[in-house]
Amino acid sequence: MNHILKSMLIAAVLVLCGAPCRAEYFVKLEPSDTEEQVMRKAASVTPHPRQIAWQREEYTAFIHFGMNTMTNREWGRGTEDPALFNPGKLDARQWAAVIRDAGMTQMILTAKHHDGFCLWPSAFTEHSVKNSPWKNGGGDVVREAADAARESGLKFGLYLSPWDRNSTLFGSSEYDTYYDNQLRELLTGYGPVHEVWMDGACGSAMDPDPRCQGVAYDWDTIFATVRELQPQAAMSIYGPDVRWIGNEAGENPDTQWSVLPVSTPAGDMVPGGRAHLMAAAKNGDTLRWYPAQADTSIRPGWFYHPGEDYLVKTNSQLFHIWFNTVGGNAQLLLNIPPGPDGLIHKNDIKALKSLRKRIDAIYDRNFLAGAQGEAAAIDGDQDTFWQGPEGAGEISLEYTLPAPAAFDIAMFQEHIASGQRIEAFALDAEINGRWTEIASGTTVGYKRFVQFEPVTASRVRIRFSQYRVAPTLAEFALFTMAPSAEK
Ligand code: FUL
Repeated sequence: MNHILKSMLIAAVLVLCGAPCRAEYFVKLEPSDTEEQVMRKAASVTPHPRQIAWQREEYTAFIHFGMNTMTNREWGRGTEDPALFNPGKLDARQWAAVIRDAGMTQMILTAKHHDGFCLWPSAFTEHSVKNSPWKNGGGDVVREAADAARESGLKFGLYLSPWDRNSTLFGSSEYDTYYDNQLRELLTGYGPVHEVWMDGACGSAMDPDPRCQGVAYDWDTIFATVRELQPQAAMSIYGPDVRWIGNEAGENPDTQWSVLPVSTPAGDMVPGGRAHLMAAAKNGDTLRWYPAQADTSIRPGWFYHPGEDYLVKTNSQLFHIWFNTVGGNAQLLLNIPPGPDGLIHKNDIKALKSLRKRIDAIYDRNFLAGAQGEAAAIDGDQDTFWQGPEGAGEISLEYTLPAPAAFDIAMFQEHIASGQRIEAFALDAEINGRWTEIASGTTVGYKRFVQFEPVTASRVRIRFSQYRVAPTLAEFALFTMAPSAEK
């Protein structure tokens, strides 16, 4: 990922929030704003409904598949012969079943990676499946994947690399039309699309492309096309709806804000706290809702390489990533690359299944079910919520469990449709008649897990010690961590 395009994006984002554009999606700061005014403005920034729907997907799948799968490369050169593409056993239903059984809810396919080879028979290039031996040139991987996803109840998304090493038009203004034509093919021919993933990579020191120098994509047109044809689709990474977390390792910072100044570069690990927003106000910046997505691969590479069959991430690694991203106000986009035969390898399937077991074991029993206390925050309904009084200093919420229980994980969810407001919280348990702090944290956002030493208690108390205007809580749950199922 590189950052060549960030300044253009910032400009484009301001003109394109989708129609209708509600004021709360973009809130202007003024250099004269006091800290209280800045916090009030920050608390008023809310997500667009498509961003809420996107965030609720929580754990989704990337499928990196294409010419690189055949040539055992990460970045193809664009000169590969389509004759090399022949995934004999390709079965997108297997992909969809693996993804669904893993507990993921969406599949994003690399319709075109940087090498420019199209997994659908695009009318705008010869560099595609139509000139491959696969199904005698009559196949369409995008169609098979989109159909399989829908049949399995998964949402579907597409990756269309702006960088195209095959196209002779790349780097010229005609390329903008070429890209837009391809985007239109994908967004009109395959049913509903829920995410469009636009990568920022263009060459590297190890693998340069001179045409990347000063390359400028027509983001305004790209964004407008997506909004026109698939208004529910979230545009990610170089899009205005979802930002890159800043690394490809699934590492999520402990404090994760979704309300950020528009000048924040798409791939920066940003603080988003008071000092950051006050500095933004001094520059007259504008705030918007820009949630984080953590993309990482189950293997070292994004594409399948036979040499990595025994380097699939372990259960502990995957669990750590899942817990800290999904439970850290980020969405996890985990890549599972099918092999040259067109199937997901058994080692990846095994790893996904053992992660699923561990996730299910956590959610299996919520010790707060049936507890006494503010019901809206423990009713399992993310749309009902508790809201504290405004600016009342430390606020606490107390719950009495139906029976004493042993637990070591707490889950909190803010009502993000009302904004992101919690800046610092703590959890206390009544142990031997005394309130004892067992965990604390900073941001909550869509979902926050905290893990602590196991305690046995029947009364718990959440304290909100710092927040913007007034905290909200849509869900609060107590779970226990299952024993590690290390492979
Ligand atoms: C990067 C690309 O260069 C990789 O090949 C991969 O697609 C990853 C998700 O994004 O920037």
